Amino acid sequence: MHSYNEGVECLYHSTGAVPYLDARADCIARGAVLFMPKTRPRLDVFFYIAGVLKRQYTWIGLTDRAVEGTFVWEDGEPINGSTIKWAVGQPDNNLGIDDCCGTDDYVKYAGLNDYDCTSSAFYICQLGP
Ligand SMILES: [Ca+2]
Ligand SMILES: [Ca+2]
Repeated sequence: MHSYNEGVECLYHSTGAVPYLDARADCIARGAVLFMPKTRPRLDVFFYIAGVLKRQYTWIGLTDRAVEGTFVWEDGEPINGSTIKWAVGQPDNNLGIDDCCGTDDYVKYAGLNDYDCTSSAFYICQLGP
């Protein structure tokens, strides 16, 4: 288990890779939610963590599962276009099934990518605001 303190918030990084809904359920079981890095500094923390742990695919609490092309955080808040950072060419809704977001290749470019929700990735839960 890896834990990080960011202000009063505690972040938990999973030790295993699972599909998005399993990651979401595990965070809830921990009394937490999937990490929602809504600001650029928080997003940069996320990219930093993924890079340090050398984990290319890491889920965060961001999807367009409800309405295709409309990305919202797990708490229902829409993304802010000026603070979000997508990887080059993303989101692309690849094969029409990319709905769940995680980090893309942390070496080439720190940015988010939409993936097939059933693919397995590590994930980060946040406890606190
Ligand atoms: Ca999509
Ligand atoms: Ca994609």
